[in-house]
Amino acid sequence: MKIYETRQAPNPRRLRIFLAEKGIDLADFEIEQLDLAAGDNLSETFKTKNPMGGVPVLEFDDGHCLSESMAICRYFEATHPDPPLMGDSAESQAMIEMWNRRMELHLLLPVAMAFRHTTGHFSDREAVFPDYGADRAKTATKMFDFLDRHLADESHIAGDDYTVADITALAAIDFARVIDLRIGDRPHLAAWYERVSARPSAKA
Ligand SMILES: N[C@@H](CCC(=O)N[C@@H](CS)C(=O)NCC(=O)O)C(=O)O
Repeated sequence: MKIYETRQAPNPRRLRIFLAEKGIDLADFEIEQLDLAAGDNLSETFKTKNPMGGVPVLEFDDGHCLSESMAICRYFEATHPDPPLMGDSAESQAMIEMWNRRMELHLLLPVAMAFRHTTGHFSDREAVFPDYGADRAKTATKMFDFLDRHLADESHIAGDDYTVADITALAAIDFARVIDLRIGDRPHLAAWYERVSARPSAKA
């Protein structure tokens, strides 16, 4: 199997952390690094693998491809159920899905939009609206406040256990540093951040 990814980008990092938590060695895959700034992901060849043009992409040995980070993670959750990162009961699966969606929609996406629209990193392929970028950065900051309150009573984003929701939040928070958006003086969020960053998987 082959993974198309980009080392610095947050979605591929979600997948790398997920695999590390599962004990799946990246060395077992062929890896191709794409230079997103150069537009490697916009080529016609890559679009046959993911018509949406994003990384990561998992290519199976017969050539068919799976994209969307969470779809890829779900595949590995099914093939390597231990440790469960997406829940092991109907209720825990639904709760973790809820928290992961919150982290995607209200944290990772605003951070990504703040990056794209304040830096103009992808101005070769999209219109750039700096005011929108600044607004998305504010939204991400509000989410930091929300998470600080939430984590006053919880050890992890979705409850007692480390899950994919922690992975999404960690990838978003680390990527936010690129635009100098930091969690700052929020004690509960900072304690969680220290806990999840100390896991070996965070190096992925
Ligand atoms: N929803 C997709 C998003 C994929 C995505 O947009 N990846 C970014 C990198 S984090 C990308 O490839 N950006 C390049 C571009 O937009 O041209 C996922 O979860 O995998």
